Amino acid sequence: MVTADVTKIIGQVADEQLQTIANKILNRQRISFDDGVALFEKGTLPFLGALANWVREGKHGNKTYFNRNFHIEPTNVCVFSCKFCSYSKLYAHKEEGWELTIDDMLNIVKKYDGQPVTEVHIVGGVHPKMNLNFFMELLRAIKAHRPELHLKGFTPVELDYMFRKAKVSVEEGMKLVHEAGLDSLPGGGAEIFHPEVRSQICDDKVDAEGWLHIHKAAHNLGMHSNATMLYGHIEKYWHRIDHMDRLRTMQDETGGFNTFIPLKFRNKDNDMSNIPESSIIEDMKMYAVARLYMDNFPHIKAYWPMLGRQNAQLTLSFGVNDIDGTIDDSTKIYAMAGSEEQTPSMSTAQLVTLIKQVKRQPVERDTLYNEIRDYTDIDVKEIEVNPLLN
Ligand code: V47
Ligand code: SF4
Repeated sequence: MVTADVTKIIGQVADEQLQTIANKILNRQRISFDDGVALFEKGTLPFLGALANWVREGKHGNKTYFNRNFHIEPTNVCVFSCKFCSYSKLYAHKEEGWELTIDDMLNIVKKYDGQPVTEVHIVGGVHPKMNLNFFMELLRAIKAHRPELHLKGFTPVELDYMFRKAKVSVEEGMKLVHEAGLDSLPGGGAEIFHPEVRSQICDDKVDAEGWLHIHKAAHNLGMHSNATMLYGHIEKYWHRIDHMDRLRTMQDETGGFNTFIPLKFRNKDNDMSNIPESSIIEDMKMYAVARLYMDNFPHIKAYWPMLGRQNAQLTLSFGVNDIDGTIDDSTKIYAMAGSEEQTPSMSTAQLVTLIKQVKRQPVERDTLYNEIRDYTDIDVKEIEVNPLLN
């Protein structure tokens, strides 16, 4: 969208505060905490969409990134009891859950031998018997089998528990897992940082300071990471801005975050099932404000298994430039929380089609956003029959 078109849309907005915020954005100035809250409270969808899309296209043009990845969930047994979690089994009921051995997980990796996946995403519950040594052995085993595979794994919730049990500092622990083969950190476990909300939804796991400390230690080792925010439950708009503000501040310092991923709260089968899910309009506003507030985050990602495929397509007009990957997974975390995606997996042809349908340019990336292939001029039929492309 060209600046003149955005200016026209903004010109139709009567509110003076919104006009001032829009002018800041068009002049590439940072918006403040209060500006962020005002965008949520007063911004209409066309206004937020036009601005977020202008920022998105200024950074990435029409490009929409995806990667070819798969997930491993070592266990769903967890010592914690987050109220929004539909997936974990408390350790006391561990016979109802699953626990994979290192061989089981290596066998999952081996299933992809010869296939052009670039990343494995490893996240699960916090099982008291799966300790630092266990996970270091897992990382070494995967790297020995397929050294070029990027290992993105473990949230600060898992790492904090592992490090404390092993009696190592965050800095020592991060060095150990990095040396064992961990390449980057996913964004999970962040939820809502502010203690007013965190104490009500996930009181017993790592707090905001602990989460940020672990990501900072990773960045200091030269690793990259993502950050998430679980939105659309009991939090107020200012809690969302507070969350994004803490991340924006740390990003100014380290520059180590790649992607911000707002995660829509799904309400099936958890202790927060009485809370209605956010509307699609609220979802699109969330993505747009994220793009406008997180000015130092290169990428905003919509995680399609959580949102559904069509809503993920819509986000591409509201500031999003990444829709994660093929995922190929028996991931239960979202299916169990009420997502329409029961066994999330999309072929490359399906992902490319999804992106092309909304007139964007599909580009396969690796975890660190190095471009692997631009699919703009590759016919979907060709992708379907070529195992290297699909
Ligand atoms: O931290 C749990 C969320 C997260 C529910 O970094 C729920 O590339 C909605 O962080 N409704 C883990 N969300 C997943 C995660 C992630 C996913 C994909 C990509 C990346 C990345 C990271 O899942 C948890 C929590 O916020 N979650 N329960 C629920 N009922
Ligand atoms: Fe455990 Fe993670 Fe579920 Fe919380 S969200 S109970 S830490 S698996």
